[in-house]
Amino acid sequence: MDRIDTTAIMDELKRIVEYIMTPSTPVFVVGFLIVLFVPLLIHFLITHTTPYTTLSSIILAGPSGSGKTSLLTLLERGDASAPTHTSQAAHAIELTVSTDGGAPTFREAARDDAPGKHRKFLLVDTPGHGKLRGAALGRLSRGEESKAKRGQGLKGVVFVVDAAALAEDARDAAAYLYDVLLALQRRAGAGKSARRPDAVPVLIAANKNDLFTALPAALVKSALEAELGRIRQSRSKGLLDSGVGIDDIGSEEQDGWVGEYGSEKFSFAQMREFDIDVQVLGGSVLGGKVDKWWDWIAELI
Ligand SMILES: Nc1nc2c(ncn2[C@@H]2O[C@H](COP(=O)(O)OP(=O)(O)OP(=O)(O)O)[C@@H](O)[C@H]2O)c(=O)[nH]1
Ligand SMILES: [Mg+2]
Repeated sequence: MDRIDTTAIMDELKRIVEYIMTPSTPVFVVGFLIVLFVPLLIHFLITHTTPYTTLSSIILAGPSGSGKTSLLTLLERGDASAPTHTSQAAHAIELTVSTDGGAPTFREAARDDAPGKHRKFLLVDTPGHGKLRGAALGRLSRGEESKAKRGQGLKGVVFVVDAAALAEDARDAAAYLYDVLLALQRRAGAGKSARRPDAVPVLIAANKNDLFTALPAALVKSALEAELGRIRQSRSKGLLDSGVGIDDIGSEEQDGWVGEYGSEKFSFAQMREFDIDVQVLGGSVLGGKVDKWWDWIAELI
């Protein structure tokens, strides 16, 4: 019974193969249609999943009260006098930059009838509270795969700090910045073998320089560098104290180290090794002096 079945099936198969192999009009037509439409189908599938209009995104991060939401409001509405509340969730807005220098300031660029060519991008405000920082950090480490999914490419990180508060205590700001740099460093390392995700530069926006207690940008830079060095040292201290030499420390330990491994002092220049450019620029949201930051963003879009 079984044997008859298999021979019948074999016969049928043979018939089909013979039919396909014998030149005939229907076979030619079907073959021609396949050759014509399969590439078209693949083309549409690919263009559908990666739209040409991918919006670039810039993430605002930084400790609570540094002025991220104020900055977003200023760029969106042209004034930042409205009171802000501590943010609890990430919030994105769409902004426009001019790509040919037609609108040199953000105020002009924000107008729809501004001269010159335009480009849209997303500005993402994130909460700075210690317990909600995952919202920003998650976006930094999720790289390529989410980019295809959400149709957005991360172009840069604006890390807003309160330059007046930094004079007294840089620890909290530096701890957050350490996590941001570590996430970006891992992101750069993750793509080493295959396609590297685009390098993501960091702008440290030293805000509130309208206050007389605010540190100038150069001092903000050195204060943060010193504090980051201290954090790096103390985070690896557990192992160093246990008598393991710096050369014996495994890759797991190296994984949590930001910047040049084993170096004593931290400097932002060490991030270049990972293609991460870090700049510190002063400004003031309340004073309306954010053009330097705006130019930094516009360059990336
Ligand atoms: N003097 C001065 N105050 C500012 C400046 N920018 C923002 N502020 C004030 O700083 C306070 C906090 O600003 P927010 O924008 O809410 O801070 P945030 O970074 O969004 O804080 P979280 O949402 O908690 O992470 C507000 O009272 C602002 O008015 C500035 O340039 N100068
Ligand atoms: Mg906020």
